[in-house]
Amino acid sequence: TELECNGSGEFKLKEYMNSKRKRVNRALDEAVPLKTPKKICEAMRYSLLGGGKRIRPVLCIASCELVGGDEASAMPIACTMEIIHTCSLIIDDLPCMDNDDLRRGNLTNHKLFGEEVAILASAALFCLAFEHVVSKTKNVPPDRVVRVIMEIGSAIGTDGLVAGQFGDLECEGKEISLEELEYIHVHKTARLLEASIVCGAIMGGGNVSEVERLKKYASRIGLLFQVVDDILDVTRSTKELGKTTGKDLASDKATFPKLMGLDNARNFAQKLVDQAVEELEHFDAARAAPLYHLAHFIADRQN
Ligand code: GRG
Repeated sequence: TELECNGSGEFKLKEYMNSKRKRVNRALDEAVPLKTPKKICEAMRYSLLGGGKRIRPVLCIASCELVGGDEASAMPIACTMEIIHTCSLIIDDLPCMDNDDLRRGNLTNHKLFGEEVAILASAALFCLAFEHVVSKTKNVPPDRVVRVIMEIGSAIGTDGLVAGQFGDLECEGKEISLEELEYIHVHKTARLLEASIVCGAIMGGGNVSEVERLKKYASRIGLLFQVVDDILDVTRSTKELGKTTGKDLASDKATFPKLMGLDNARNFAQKLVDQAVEELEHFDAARAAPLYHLAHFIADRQN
């Protein structure tokens, strides 16, 4: 299609992502200086700067650029999204939640710093996320900043991450329907990805219909992200003979492949990519190339 080849030749997603990631990482490093209380700042920096694909920040910036904004306008919000993502991961790993020892191949925050520090570091990151938006957008029209803060808030609370996480906890060990599984993932995963894209478009000065289209794109790739994650869990554990990830077809954990079968889950993923990129057809093809390729990156990713 026109989007695949954007006129100036092949779009290089890897280079695009690497260059965005590099600047996001620099901005995140500056956002959390090592001050007092030193232990808390160390714990905040440990989880924030210890790897991660930075998919939310990249989506935020790409969306801002798509509607005509620049990277610098999106950067504060891009950082805020990653800060919130990090604070949710610290909570998710705690013994009272998923009780994980490892995250991104490293010790989880509470394993390294202790539960008390991990909880405080997560709370501090949460506050920082909002401070960061306000302090770094001094020259932005205030109505944009207010809309962005609303979007972020609603993506996290009882309409967002918290609802998804709670649904997940409540369903543990129970048989759930496809609708319930979709509810969990829409809230746990899709809402923050969606907010990243919507906020990028708001910061870039996108109009109502552009923001609406990007929101639709975002909700599709948000769900896609999780469907692919579930598919990878199955294919990975099938490949690594004898090893299971705990989420494979035989385990109790509800996943899309388990509830609808692997082939149907793959078809569902394809449908979601198609629906997502359909929304991009209303934009300039060259400008939409990053989001087009990011959708395919999420669909085709191997980790
Ligand atoms: C933040 C107030 C507040 C509450 C959080 C614990 C909780 C409530 C929500 C948990 C949400 C959660 C852990 C969702 C999973 C999201 C997800 C898909 C994580 C993996 O994302 P990637 O693949 O990870 O982008 P990397 O490591 O690349 O950053």
